[in-house]
Amino acid sequence: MALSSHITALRAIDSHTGGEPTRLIIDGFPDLGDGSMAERKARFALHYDDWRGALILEPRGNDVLVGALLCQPSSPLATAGVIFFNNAGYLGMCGHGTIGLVASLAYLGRIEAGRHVIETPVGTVNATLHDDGSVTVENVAAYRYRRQVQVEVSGYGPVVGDIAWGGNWFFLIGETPLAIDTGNLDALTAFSWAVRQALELAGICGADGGVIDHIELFADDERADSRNFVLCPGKAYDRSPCGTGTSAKLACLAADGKLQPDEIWRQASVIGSEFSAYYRRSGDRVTPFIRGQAYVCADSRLLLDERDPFVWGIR
Ligand code: PYC
Repeated sequence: MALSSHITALRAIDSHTGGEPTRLIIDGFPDLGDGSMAERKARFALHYDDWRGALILEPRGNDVLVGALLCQPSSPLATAGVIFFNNAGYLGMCGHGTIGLVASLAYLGRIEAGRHVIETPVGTVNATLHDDGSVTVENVAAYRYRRQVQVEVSGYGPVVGDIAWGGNWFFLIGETPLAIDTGNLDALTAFSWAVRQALELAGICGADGGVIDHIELFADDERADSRNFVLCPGKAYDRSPCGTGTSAKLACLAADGKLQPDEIWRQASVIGSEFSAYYRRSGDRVTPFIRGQAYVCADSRLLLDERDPFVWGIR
């Protein structure tokens, strides 16, 4: 929406899912045309990447924020299409963001409780809005690609982890000498970032050649089955237990025979928020079901003033 010749306004609904924020853009973004969400994501990245900076980077956003562009779905059976993005680029899928999207559409009065089909760049997911406001995401199929891969991490030595797909690529590390708690965030971030760089340096990637851009560390938890620390592509850590990361974890647990179909797995985040999850088999992959709760925290208009030297964000 153009307010004057030099100001453009966008309507944003901000929410957080277990502490991890999602900024849903519902109006004011340039038209990305028709086609699948993957095609529209490619157009977004090619022609409108400046807008990602304007919506996510400082001074309007921050490194933790995940953006979600609401799109008209290509199928008449779908409730919505969505493209997720962050400070570093674009996400295939985002579990906490899908929960935030559904809670935001409920806040707007656009959907009722029940099952909704959502189109994403990596495939269609289903999301069920429950009567209590919580949301279960039936994610894209997840699988473990490689087990116990060793990588030499500068300053830390050899580190072993599994590579799994949960809608994004993850390196999952079961044993680390680092305590997973909020008093240790700098050390967890430095270690995870060093692992990510070591994977790239060693040419270790996902099955499709994709960058393994999420690093996930695990520890025991007093209440949940596990506590994790997830480092996202732009070096911010996930405040939630990470929906796609929990999906990758389910795939590894299933592959190791440590969790049976329909058995509940409670995944806690480093800040203590929780997702409850289970899986069902889908050929040689698993379909993850991730349940969590999001709260809407702002309904605002973002203003882009072309006279502002930082209108496209601080890069
Ligand atoms: O919940 O899937 C997720 C996610 C990915 C990055 C941040 N959150």
